[in-house]
Amino acid sequence: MEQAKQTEVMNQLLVTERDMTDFIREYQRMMMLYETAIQEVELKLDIISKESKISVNRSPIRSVTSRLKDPMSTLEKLRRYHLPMTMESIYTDLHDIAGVRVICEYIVDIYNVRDALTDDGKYTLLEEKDYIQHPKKNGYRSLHLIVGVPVRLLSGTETVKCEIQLRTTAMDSWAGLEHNLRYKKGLDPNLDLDQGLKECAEALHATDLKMQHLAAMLHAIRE
Ligand code: 0O2
Repeated sequence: MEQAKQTEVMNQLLVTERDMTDFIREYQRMMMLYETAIQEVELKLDIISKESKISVNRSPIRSVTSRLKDPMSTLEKLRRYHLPMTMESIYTDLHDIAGVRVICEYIVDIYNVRDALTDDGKYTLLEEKDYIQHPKKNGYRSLHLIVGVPVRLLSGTETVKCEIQLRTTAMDSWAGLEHNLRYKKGLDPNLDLDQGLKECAEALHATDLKMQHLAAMLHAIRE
């Protein structure tokens, strides 16, 4: 290859490599931001739990799990919503790259934890979807919050979105089983599971309400 052509190819390769390096750095930075937002929310939930144990002898939170959306489902979601495949679009248009799931003892705990998370104004409540007051058609129940979490970096503070799903143990077990059934391969497509799943969701909700009632009764007796 003549010298000029060789130099051109080399330059092209360098540009591609630089682009690739920039992209990877940007992606790592984005993930670091979301990961820090999750840690921040988890810390706040831990404080809510510990403080409640001290003040009322009981934590409203049974467990907390979290996840970063994996790159393939992120791409799939951008594609599904016909969004541009850019970091900018991930930041702006997607709300569930950072996800935290909070399992509460009783329905009333869900709303108390929501208030404790948002009352001090540190997180901006960007969106709230109440699938407990307004369950989905299939019976799905949960309280979904999208909050803006301030993340402090060396370069300043950035606000990062985090999706927080709050549910009772009963709601969570239903959602887990429904999710598995929905994605089960080889099921007869004509098999209609909706009615059965809805009935299970309603039965679990009735149990949640009854347990909550019993707990309130016991609490009143003890007081
Ligand atoms: P993953 O892995 O759990 O995150 P979208 O986020 O665009 O798909 P939408 O309407 O903006 O949908 O969000 P929505 O309905 O507030 O919440 C979506 C998430 O809630 C889902 O995330 C599930 O975690 C949960 N969810 C919502 N509806 C159902 C349901 O009917 N059954 C179950 N099991 N979970 C549900 P992903 O992205 O599906 O997956």
